[in-house]
Amino acid sequence: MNKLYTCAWLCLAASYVSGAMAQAPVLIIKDAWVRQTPGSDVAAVYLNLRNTSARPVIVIGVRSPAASHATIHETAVVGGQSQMRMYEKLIIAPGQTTSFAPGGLHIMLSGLKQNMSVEKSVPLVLLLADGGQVSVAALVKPLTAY
Ligand SMILES: [Cu+2]
Repeated sequence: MNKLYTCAWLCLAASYVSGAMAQAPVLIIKDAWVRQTPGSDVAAVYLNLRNTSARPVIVIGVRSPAASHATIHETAVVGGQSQMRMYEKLIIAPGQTTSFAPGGLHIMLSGLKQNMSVEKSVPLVLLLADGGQVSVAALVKPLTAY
């Protein structure tokens, strides 16, 4: 009888743990890279963000120990001139993938503190409106990368 109770308790505990784990990764980050900018203390990070949850994911900020500031920007051509717009927050709809790519969305790092050698990686943390955080390492690629 005692053995049976122990088993039931363990099984409950196991299902609780797997339930919690299934909830964790709502935002999947792929293909994160940063373009090397020799002689400059700013650099742009590109990546793909996929919302795997059934609710909108709202990114409210970015932090990186490699830079004094990290902000979400979008490059747009306005009246023939290239301009950058800053995002206070970025909303990713359920099931949607948002691509940060050259000429469009990027994470702007400024006040770089780290040596940006090609093949090194730059750690980033995306801050979500619900208090969640998602970490990623962006691979440094040469200036010519696209
Ligand atoms: Cu920018």
